[in-house]
Amino acid sequence: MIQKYIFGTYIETEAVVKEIAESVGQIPYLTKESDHVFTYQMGEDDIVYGLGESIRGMNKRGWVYEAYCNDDPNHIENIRSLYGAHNFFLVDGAETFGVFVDAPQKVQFDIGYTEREMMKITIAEGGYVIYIVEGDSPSEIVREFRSLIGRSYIPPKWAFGYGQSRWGYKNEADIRKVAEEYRKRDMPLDSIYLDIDYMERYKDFTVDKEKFPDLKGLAEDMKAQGIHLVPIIDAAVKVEEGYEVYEEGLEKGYFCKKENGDVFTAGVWPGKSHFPDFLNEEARQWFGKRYKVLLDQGIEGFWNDMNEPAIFYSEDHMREVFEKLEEYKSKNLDVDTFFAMKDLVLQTANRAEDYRSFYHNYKGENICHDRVHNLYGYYMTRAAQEAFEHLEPEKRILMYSRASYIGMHRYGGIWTGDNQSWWSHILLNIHQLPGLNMCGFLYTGADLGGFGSDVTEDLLMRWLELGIFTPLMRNHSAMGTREQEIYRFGNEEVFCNILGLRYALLPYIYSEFMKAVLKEEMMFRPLAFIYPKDVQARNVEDQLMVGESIMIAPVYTQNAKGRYVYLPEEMKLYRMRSEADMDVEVLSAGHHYVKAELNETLIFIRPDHIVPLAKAGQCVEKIDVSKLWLLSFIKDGAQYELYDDDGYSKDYNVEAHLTKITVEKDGRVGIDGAMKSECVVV
Ligand code: MIG
Repeated sequence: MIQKYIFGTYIETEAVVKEIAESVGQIPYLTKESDHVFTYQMGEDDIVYGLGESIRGMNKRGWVYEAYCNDDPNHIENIRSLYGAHNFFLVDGAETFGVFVDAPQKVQFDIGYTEREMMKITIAEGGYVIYIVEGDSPSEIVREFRSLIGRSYIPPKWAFGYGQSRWGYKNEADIRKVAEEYRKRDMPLDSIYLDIDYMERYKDFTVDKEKFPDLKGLAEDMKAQGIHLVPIIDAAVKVEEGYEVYEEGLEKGYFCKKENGDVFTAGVWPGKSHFPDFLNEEARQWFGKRYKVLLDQGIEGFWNDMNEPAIFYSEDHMREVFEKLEEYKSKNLDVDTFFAMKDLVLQTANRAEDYRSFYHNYKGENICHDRVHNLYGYYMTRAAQEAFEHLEPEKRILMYSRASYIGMHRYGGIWTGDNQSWWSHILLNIHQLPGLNMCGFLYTGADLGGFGSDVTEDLLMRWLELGIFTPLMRNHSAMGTREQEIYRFGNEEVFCNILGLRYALLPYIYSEFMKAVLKEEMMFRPLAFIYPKDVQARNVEDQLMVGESIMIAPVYTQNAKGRYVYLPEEMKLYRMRSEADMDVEVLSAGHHYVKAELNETLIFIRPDHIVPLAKAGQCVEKIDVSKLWLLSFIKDGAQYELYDDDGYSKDYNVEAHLTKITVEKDGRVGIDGAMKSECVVV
């Protein structure tokens, strides 16, 4: 059951797709302390799940989070916001209920930070809507919420293949080299990413003719090898005479303006830039249509970046900085003045004052950016996806974004931004997955191997061993860091095997993803969602249920040769060294130390569950499903419904795409449905 409470004059976000009548009277569960503050007294054992892309644990208690899309590459424990604003959480305990604060302005969730057992929600100035979601269990509440916000985005099937990316590939030769290195080792690969260097002076929808003289030809050659090129698109548009996007945007008034009517100017990658007003429907259509330039060159996927929006400096503030510096010049730089000067120069990016200084034309009203900040990346991605629906009505186009708000999950996925090559960020990746799924973000993944800092071979292996389960599986790293393509390291065979396992698992990953989307479920669940009465399972923060059959327990510590794992019930462990090399044991419920060498991925199968493994291929299209090897743990017999489709078109009829695989108690195997694979139990 969902109840909707309206407070004041609010700005429509279009996060919600279901019509719900407004409830009157007092809001349940929460105590309204003032116009913008609500509290909830948490019970000692209550767990709070949700808030999507955020730092710290799966259980969000013990910190304060701010929903305010933020480009901060330091994903450390004392920050409060990341790139997404995902205002849904669920309390599981004495009372179990969900809360969605639908507000595009800043919202703060103090979950036991100020007072250990007090939750305090503070919404910045302006109206807002709160939805209270009830159900019999956390899973039921999530399902209810997801039906409220509408079906999650579905990418093409090739986007479940492995992708190689690096900010630093400069030209066509670099791209060809990556492809060649993978292919000559028979390593699977489905995509190579183009970061900002493919553009001419960082101008959106342009291609640098010197570095990429024939993008179309390159895209074709890559496709012949089963590889898709995926270019980046940045939010801001370069100010440059003669640049069509700039000139047309200016002429039509599609850029955000300041109070005095001047176009807002700020520095980002292209230098001085303007910000398209994605909230203005006409501007949105205009920007969306621009993706055609690249679609026409054979491109079938994009990633939208810098759309919090990230600002390096605003032109207005920069003027103040220089004036101030002029003053400092003649001063005696005592300690205080020196630090003030230093801060002045260092703190020009993403300033609250700048976000308050420009405006959107949203549904005919002039609205200050600050009040709708969290919608910017969402509406940029919406611009693209709505255009794709016209430009490529029959085809799925890959799209994921850095900034997001709930509602954007219908238009694209997200990646979790600029993490680091740190062991703790593998754990952060685990923590984020269930919260993201709760908020509708199913097509998601982290920069595997870590974006910033220098990677090591073992860290990359361990991270990939988690990444083989995430829908988006991309290795991405920053300029200036150690190169981290898997062929840069000595142990090629291990990497090949890890990727091979991903491709062998792909039918299961795709099937579980699609079922989660179509049935509005989570693909990654905390153990407590499946074993709600198990007190120990409720505290596990480093294991996950992946789809209906698997529990994973990734290794995320340096030099470990195994780890402690908690089993809420008896399970069968497949210790996988490759898709075909494994050992198997049944483990009883309880705590175990489980060995996992660097080349071993642990897959735990629940009783009476099945995981089909196909034969890996060099790309998703080449995966061979004519024979399926069934990982299974049979007590009384099991059935698995495998979803599959052509991966390109938009016919998602579940019934037509299901194949039922059964393993009986006596080991007999059956298969019934669209697929006619030979099945063997391993
Ligand atoms: O300010 O395009 O998160 O993935 O490689 C950095 C360069 C801009 C941030 C993205 C990252 C990308 C990088 N971008």
